[in-house]
Amino acid sequence: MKLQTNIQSLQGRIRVPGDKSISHRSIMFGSLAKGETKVYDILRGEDVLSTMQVFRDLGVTIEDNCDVVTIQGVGFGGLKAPQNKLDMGNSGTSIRLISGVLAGQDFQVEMFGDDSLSKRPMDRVTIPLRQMGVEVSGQTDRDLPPLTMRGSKALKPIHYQLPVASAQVKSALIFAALQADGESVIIEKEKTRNHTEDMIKQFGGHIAVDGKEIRVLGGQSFTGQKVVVPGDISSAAFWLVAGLIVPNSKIILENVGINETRTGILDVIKAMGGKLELSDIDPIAKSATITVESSDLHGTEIGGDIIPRLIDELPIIALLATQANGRTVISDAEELKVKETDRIQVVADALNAMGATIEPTADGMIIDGKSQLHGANINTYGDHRIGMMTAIAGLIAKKGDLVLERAEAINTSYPSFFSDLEALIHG
Ligand code: SPQ
Repeated sequence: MKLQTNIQSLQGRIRVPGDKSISHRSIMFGSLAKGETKVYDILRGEDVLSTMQVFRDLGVTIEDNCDVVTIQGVGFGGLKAPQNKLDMGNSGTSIRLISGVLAGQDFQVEMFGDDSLSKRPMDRVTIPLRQMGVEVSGQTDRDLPPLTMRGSKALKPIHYQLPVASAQVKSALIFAALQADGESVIIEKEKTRNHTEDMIKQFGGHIAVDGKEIRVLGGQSFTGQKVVVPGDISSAAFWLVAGLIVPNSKIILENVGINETRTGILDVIKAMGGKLELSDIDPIAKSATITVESSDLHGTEIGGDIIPRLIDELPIIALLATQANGRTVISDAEELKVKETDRIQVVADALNAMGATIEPTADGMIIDGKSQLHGANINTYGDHRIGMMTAIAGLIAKKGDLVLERAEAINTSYPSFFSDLEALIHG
């Protein structure tokens, strides 16, 4: 696909699609609750559609009339053995969280995914789930998918210190702990996104969180709810950066989720001197309108406990850094290597091919700013965030064609990305 280059200005007001992490979890909690759940503004990206199909395969009735998704919840006890292998597509969130859900189910399943998912390590969830009494096996010593798993109705509670900062591992263990016999204690390495914890409370359950320590009692039941999904800050991030680096731009993003475990990118933009303003802040919905304008930026250091608060935004933050004055150093981000691609190497390769100066390191990148970008042939390798980052980089490429291979990967999390881009180009 040929992308737009050398754009003179971006102007306008858009609403990005619903938050992917919250959308997945709304299907899961809606299915595991008793009674009806209605989900508004859900993301209809391929990852969430995978989660929806898996719960249908597990016997849950889920209807989508394009306005609202209605789920007839069956409770933890109502899931049925699937007739087929469970297809998790490209979605790490689906396979890891659903492993936790199925840990307490006394039937065998096989879970598989696409090429990219088949390279991602599942041992981070299989190791603790085995300790709880689950039988599970995968490929190689890292338990790559496909996974074959048989849960247990007699799950043991767990006391587990996470070796990685991962909301997916934490959430998988919370789902398993909700079905165990007694209290589990899960201790995070760093605080990560807390949508699972928030949703337990929203669906009428209990969870005790004290800093990085989480206590969950097994045997809880949930009641169906109305869920309104805010816009995804990880999708908004592409327009935040576009508005800052394309000259003569002003972009207004409505209804963006601002849960504090996700807003690291806003802190980085402020630290780099970007013009950014929050308005219409809704503390209950945890959402706001965010306005950005073209800005003079300076390099910064990004590392430590901010990393889980912006992990998915690091590819687009790397692009931002190529346009700042001075050097930006990203560290403590080795988790980037086990995403849809090795996002340290793939980001550095893509942007360097376009004229940037990025040195990949063991746990991040060193980025020299004020690079003049140009067109190139870039492959997403099936990674949606690499595709969107490249499309935004193209907007400031001064010469040459920019061609993106496997651009369809963007449908994973943002099917309307290119129509939103057109709207901003035409003001
Ligand atoms: O679902 P998937 O494929 O893992 O998606 C990604 C993404 O870029 O959209 C990561 F590749 O987001 C993860 C995120 O990195 C979504 C997520 C969640 O919803 O719990 C948590 C993070 O992953 P992790 O491994 O840090 O727990």
